[in-house]
Amino acid sequence: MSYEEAKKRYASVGIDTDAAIAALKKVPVSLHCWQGDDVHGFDTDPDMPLTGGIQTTGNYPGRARTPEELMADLDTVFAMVPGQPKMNLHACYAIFDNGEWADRDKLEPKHFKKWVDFCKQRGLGCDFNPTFFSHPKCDPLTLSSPNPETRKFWIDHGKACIRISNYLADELGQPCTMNIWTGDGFKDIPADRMGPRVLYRESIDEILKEPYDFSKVKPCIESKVFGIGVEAYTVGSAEFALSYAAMNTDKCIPLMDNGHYHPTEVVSDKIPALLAFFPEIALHITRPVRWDSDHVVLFDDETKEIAKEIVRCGGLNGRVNIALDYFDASVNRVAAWITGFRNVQKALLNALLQPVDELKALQDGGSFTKLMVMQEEMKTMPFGDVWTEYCRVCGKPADGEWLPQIEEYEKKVLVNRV
Ligand code: RNT
Ligand code: ZN
Repeated sequence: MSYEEAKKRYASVGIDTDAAIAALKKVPVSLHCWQGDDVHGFDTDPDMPLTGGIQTTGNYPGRARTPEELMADLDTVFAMVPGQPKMNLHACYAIFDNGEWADRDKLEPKHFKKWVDFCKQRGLGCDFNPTFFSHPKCDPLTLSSPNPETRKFWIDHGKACIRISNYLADELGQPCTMNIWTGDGFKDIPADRMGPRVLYRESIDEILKEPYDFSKVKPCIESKVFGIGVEAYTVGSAEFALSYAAMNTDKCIPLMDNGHYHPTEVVSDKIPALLAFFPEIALHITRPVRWDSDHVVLFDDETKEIAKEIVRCGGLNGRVNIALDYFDASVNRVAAWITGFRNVQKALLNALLQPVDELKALQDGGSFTKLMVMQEEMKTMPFGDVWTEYCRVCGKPADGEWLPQIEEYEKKVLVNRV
C-alpha cells in the first residue's frame, strides 16, 4: 500500500497522518551516550569495572574507546534515525585536555566544552547525569554512605553536575534534565533500612541547594527495585524516589525507568497516575528481560503502551521528558542504538495515529465491546506505510535501508578497534 492509500484509511477513522508526522518531528528524545562504550566513560582507568549493580554483557567488536570514536558512532546513529534526538551524557564522559584530569567532585563545565561544541554543530540539546558508580570512592555506598567523607565527595559531585547542567542548558538553549540515580544498596538483609534512606534524602537536599533555575535545569530522582550484587535492599526504592519528588515539586521531578519495577507492574499505567499530580515527569525507556537487563528497546506491546500514555496524557508538550536507557554489548552497538531509537519513534508515531477522542468517548459511554474491537482493529491499520513516509519526510532511511550501511561501517571502522 502507498502512503496516499494509508493516509485515506487513517482519515476514515478521523486521523490526520500528516499532522501526526509533523508533530513527532519536533519531539525531543534523549539518546544515551553510554550504549556506545558499555557505560565506561573517559574519566577512570579502562580496567575500572562497571559497578552500581548494572551490567553489560557480550564482547562484540567495536566498543568506542575515545571521545572521537564515540562521537563518530553517534554521528552514524544520527544519520539513521528520524525525529529530534537530544544528547544524554553521564559525568564520566568528561573530556580532559592534554593530561589534565579532575576527579568527579571537581568536574567543571569546561570538561564538557567539546560536547557542547558537538551538540551546537548538530543543533542538539543535552541532558546530564552525575555518575555515582564505577569509581574508587564508592564504599560501596555513595550518597547514603555512613562515612561523612564519602558522602561529601558525592554531594560535591552532584553539585558540580548541577553547575555543568546549567552550562549545558545555557549554551544549548534547551532545558537540561539532570538525573540522580545511585546503585546504593545491600546484597543481603540489612539491619537498618531507614538510616541509609535518611542520609540519601539529606544528601539530595544538599545537592539541590546548589543554585539553578528550575525551568532550565531539571533534577530528576530515579528509583530502582534491585541491582546485581544489591539484591536485598535498594536505598532509592520506588517509594523513596517518588516521595522525595512529591515533597520537593519546586526542585525536582520523578523519573521512572521501566526496568525498575516488579515484572507485572507497568510504567504505562504509572505515567497517568503521576501526571495526575506532577506537572512534569521523566522516563527512561528500556527493555527488561526477566530483570533490569537493559536490552535494546523493541517495538513491543509495553513500548507501544508507554507511547500511547505519553500522547494521550499530553506528554508531548513538555510534560514527559523522554530518554532511552539500554546497553547491549552482544550485538553491533551502533545498530543496537539505532534500533532502540527507531522503535521509540515507531511507538510514538503509532500512538499519534490512534483515534484517542473516539476511544475515550466509547469508554466514557460504557461501550466496552466496541472499545475492545476498535482497539484491536487499529492494530492492522497500514502503520508501516506512514512510518516509511515519516522516515522520508525526515530525510532518513526507511526500514531495510539502514542496516547495510551499518554493516559497512562495521567493516570499515568498528572491526579495526582492537
Ligand atoms: C540503572 C539506571 C540508570 C543507569 C544509567 C547508566 O539501573 O537505570 O539510569 O542505567 O544512569
Ligand atoms: Zn535508568
